[in-house]
Amino acid sequence: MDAGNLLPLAVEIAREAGDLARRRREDGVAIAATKSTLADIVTEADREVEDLIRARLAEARPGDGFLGEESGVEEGTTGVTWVVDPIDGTVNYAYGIPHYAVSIAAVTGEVAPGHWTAQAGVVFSPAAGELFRAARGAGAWLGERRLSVSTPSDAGALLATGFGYDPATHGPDLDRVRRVMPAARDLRRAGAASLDLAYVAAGRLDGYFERGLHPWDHAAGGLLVIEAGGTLWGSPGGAPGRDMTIAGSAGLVERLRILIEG
Ligand code: LIP
Repeated sequence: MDAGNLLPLAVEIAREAGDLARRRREDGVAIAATKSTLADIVTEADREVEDLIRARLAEARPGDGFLGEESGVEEGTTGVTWVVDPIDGTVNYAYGIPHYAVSIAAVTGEVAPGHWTAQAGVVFSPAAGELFRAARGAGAWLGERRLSVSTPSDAGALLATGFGYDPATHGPDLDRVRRVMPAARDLRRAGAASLDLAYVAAGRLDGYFERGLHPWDHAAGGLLVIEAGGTLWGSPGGAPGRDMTIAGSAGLVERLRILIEG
């Protein structure tokens, strides 16, 4: 598998998809439906952007598999599966907060975190005009700058986290924040997991932790962290999962794991 062949395609499609999302935001955003809870929304743009990404990938690589947040899974025949969040940070996007991203990853093997091999990943922030990219074994990049995770200063780690759409989970999530704060200098809650992970890869955050992520939230951003020399841990099974995702330098991830597990 030549990961390098997959990355340029992911970059090209992410840019086109991101430009569509940005234009639709300027036109005004319509909520299409709610999903798991009233707070878990999907916009017409989410669906339109995912349709565009799916069509471009099918044109370029017929036979690849697809797993998208809005349209679900389609098994492929090539061994490559694309894992896509068309607009990560949907609530930000719906409110007009310019912090959302198109997240596209290509994986091989079983389409499950901890079992797949991420080959290429792109996280594109249209509002910031920043495209984070990585191919397996070729580093993580923002433009021509090679990315590297940071090591927390003596002041503590700048951490990011997020909260799910189910209000019943907010209490335990806040208890977890309380357990983690002894390791932190401060905490950010920006609302897009893929960008939180990209910022860890870029050293803009020291670490990130969140419960309840889906594969499409972390597939691309997780590869960025690994290719930037970072560590990605999660539960169940040590890989990013619904129970927990933690990212950062190896030492920080271990410290956060211990604090989170209590
Ligand atoms: C979002 C994540 C964010 C999390 C939100 C939501 P979406 O994904 O990126 O980190 O805190 O609850 O899951 O729904 O915008 O694609």
